[in-house]
Amino acid sequence: MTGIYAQEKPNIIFLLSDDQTSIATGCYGNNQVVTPNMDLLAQEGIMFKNHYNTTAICMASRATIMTGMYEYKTGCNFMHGPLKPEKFQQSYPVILRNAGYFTGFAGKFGFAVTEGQDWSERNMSVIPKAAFDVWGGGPGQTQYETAKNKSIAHYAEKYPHSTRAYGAWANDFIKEAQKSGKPFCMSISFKAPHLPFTPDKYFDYVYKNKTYKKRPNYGKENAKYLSPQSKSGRQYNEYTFWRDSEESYQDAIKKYNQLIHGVDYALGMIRKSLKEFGVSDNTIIIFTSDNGYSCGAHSFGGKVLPYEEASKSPLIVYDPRLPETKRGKIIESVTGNIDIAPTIFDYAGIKVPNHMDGVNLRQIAKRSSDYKNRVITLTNMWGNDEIQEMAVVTKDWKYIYWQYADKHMEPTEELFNISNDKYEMENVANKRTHEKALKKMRSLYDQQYNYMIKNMTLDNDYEKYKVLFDRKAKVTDKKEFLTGTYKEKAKKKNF
Ligand SMILES: [Ca+2]
Repeated sequence: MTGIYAQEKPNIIFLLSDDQTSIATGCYGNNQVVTPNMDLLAQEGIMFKNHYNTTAICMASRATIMTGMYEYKTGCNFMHGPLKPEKFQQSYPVILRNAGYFTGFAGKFGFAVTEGQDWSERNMSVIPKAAFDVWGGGPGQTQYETAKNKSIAHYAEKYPHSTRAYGAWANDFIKEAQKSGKPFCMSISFKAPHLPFTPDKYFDYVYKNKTYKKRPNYGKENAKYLSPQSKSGRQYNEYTFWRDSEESYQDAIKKYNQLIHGVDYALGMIRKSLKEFGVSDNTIIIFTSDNGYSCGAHSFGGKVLPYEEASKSPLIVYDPRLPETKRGKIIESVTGNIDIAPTIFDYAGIKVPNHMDGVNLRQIAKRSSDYKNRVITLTNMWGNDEIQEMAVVTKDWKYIYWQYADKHMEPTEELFNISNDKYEMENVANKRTHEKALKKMRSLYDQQYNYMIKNMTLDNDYEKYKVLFDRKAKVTDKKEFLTGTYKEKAKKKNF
């Protein structure tokens, strides 16, 4: 590294879309979508092919991203509770600001930070706006209509859809950051492509008259061999627009892809601003999403599940200081949303604290052979009892332990050879030919389970997972920890 930047800390941009599955991105092998800026970022940076959200739902994933810890340590999701302020003090935005960075946040913050009992993330009083130098964020889900978001409403005339408004906000933020004379850390959490699918009309031309082919695992036929637990929640029983008719599928997938195209365009706006301000040579860009999206795979809608479409998102890391020969790499080792904060710490020259569960991605890219057997834990600790599960995933295998049992269903194991069966078309857990792999994955599961029970938070009702996720626990042991089945919860409408 030469020149004036050798002495300077790089600027860091963290971009997060909401509910973008990796396969909805051109560079991840989809030639039906138009994402030129994401594809270029991957070409010029490093693409992590097997990136999982260790907890595939908004609030939990966002708390994990900022703190580098698994959900069973953050203690934060819609059903369990907020992030404690002392944990937020260890998050990347706070630590970087303390280390001299000029920080900004725009978009959907998505989780509450409070000690209190009144913690809905829809309430601005529990969103840590004051932790940032510049604020363009909002509570709850935020709105697609720019004018309806207080902190960015002044962009509404030129950019009526919030996705492009965030691109404009970024430009103003970089200008402010330059005035501060400090390196900056800018985080933008787009609303897109989250429901309600309301794309920017400005991009109507992009997919005009386009008909999309479905993935091979689309539809109910491809759900027959899956566990009854996986089909017990709203992911299978609601979101019927993915399967009601050919027209409703085409309409949904087009809007979804068009929303992602908007995020792609905003990424282009941001890169253009970096060039204009002369900081493109010293600004890291990390792009990912908080969870995947099923889009009708195995007849599922929504996210939450540990299957590929719902749990995987794109992850691209761009470092302009990398030599040409190191660019455009595709990393196969598994990575997780736990890795984002350690990566940002590493780029900022801050020691990664021991309590973080992730690994910095620069190290994974540099020494990928050391991480080829890496194991990541996926959990769902939200929703109806039946759908809550724990899984372990490596580059080649995924093992899911569906813990729930009642008089209609037994605990179920699923084992997928994901490197050969990327659509998860065959559960081989009960195949004698795969006994060895099953044994290995069960032992990895037990290791991860043991780590979890030693490290889990005592707050917010997580201790019950010591029993629920224990492969050896009896059905009768679990009874006292159950909070309601899909039918019971849907009846009470407490989803
Ligand atoms: Ca989400």
